Amino acid sequence: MQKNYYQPEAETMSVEDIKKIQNEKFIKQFKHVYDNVKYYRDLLDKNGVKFEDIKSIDDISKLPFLSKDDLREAYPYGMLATDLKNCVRIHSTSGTTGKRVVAFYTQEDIDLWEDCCARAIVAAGGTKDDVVQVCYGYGLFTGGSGLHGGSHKLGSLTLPMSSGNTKRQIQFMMDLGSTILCCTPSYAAYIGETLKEQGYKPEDNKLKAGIFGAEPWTEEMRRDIEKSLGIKAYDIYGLTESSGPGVAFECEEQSGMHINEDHFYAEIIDPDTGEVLPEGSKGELVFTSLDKEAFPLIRYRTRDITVLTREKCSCGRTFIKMMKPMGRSDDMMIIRGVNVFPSQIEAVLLNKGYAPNYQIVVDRVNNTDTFDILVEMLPEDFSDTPKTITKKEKKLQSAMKEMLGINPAIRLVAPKSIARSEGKAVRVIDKRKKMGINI
Ligand code: DLL
Repeated sequence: MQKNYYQPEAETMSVEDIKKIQNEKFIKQFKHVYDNVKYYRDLLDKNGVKFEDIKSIDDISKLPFLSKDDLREAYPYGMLATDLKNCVRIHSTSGTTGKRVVAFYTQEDIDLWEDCCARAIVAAGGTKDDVVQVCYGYGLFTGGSGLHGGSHKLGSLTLPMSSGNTKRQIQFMMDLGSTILCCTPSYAAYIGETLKEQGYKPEDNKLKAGIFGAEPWTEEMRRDIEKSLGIKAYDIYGLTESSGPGVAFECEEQSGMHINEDHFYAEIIDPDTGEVLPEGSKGELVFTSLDKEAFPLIRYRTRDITVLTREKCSCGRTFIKMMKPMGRSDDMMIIRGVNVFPSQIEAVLLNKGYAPNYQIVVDRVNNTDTFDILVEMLPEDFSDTPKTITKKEKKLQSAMKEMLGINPAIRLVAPKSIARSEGKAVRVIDKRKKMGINI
């Protein structure tokens, strides 16, 4: 099979060359940050690190981590590494609590970011002949502009839909023959559900691939979306602080995302001790940008939990792969002392034939955690007797117990009663947080 890459020299270079380029770029990037960001110089002083201590990328573990708290403290301009006059764009995180984090871009930063997104589209089988429907949100969120820019670079026909108005999304998808869909996986599932309700079969649309990210999603969810839309579904990862989508992307193997290592250096650390873990270990992903002008970040803690592997990939790309993040370390719930990730719950539900419409509600009553999972019953089960429904709830409960080690209360609720997401889905309502309980 003919292999396609957007930038083959970069995407298939030898591992030795990757390491060489990373080292050269890192030294420059570190100097750029040191020379231009006072906040960073102060942080090094506080940690007793001198500029001369860092001679190569092998010294990186001597450097302190940066966290979202640092970015909030430095808000808005404290981490800016170039004159504001050189910047052409601002994006911001979707955080609802505390100060938002704002990221700045020069034209060169935008160019490199769009290249990363173009690589992702090509890896998903995209060419200049495709019609790319972008229904990630546009605006401060990076999803819309990122994939839009990548699609333009590639020369594809770009449909800048933004999120929402699902009926119009479907009308344009059918009338204009969209071939690649870009949105969050939860919105893709909703589009699939709506297409079915409108009487369309998966083969009625022209879509061939979807590029879905911005939130955790399981392999079970992938299969569900692939079936309902009749496509191949590819994962894409990124965060506002590191430009946006396109830090890593999936190829035809669909087994983890290649990190654009010529622009980002990745480490996995133990989230409790900060110790760097060897390849193959599960831990928190830490990124260092290698060629950012406006908003470079050295050893930025993403809070995302994943595994890195440099196993040979059949697509021919040599960049290291990150496995699907299983959630953020701060998304992990501790319920009755047990660690629970929403992704585990989603996997059980989809394996048992339910749709990905669920909500997790955690509370504390009389000093004990309560743990409810609301799951929409399938439309064909809606007329079941209360006895049959209770039986189904019990069956699901025991499957959850097997996966999680604790017993949730399962509540099968009416079809369509859980709000659908057009962007990032809100899966967890943890009422303990509002009560100020430290969990
Ligand atoms: O979500 C950027 C993005 C847009 C990525 C479109 C992919 C597609 P933020 O809003 O800053 O940026 O959120 C970043 O979202 O730290 C992860 O926790 C989560 N995330 C992003 N992509 C994935 C993914 C965008 N593929 C945060 N799988 C990150 C799991 C993801 N989680």
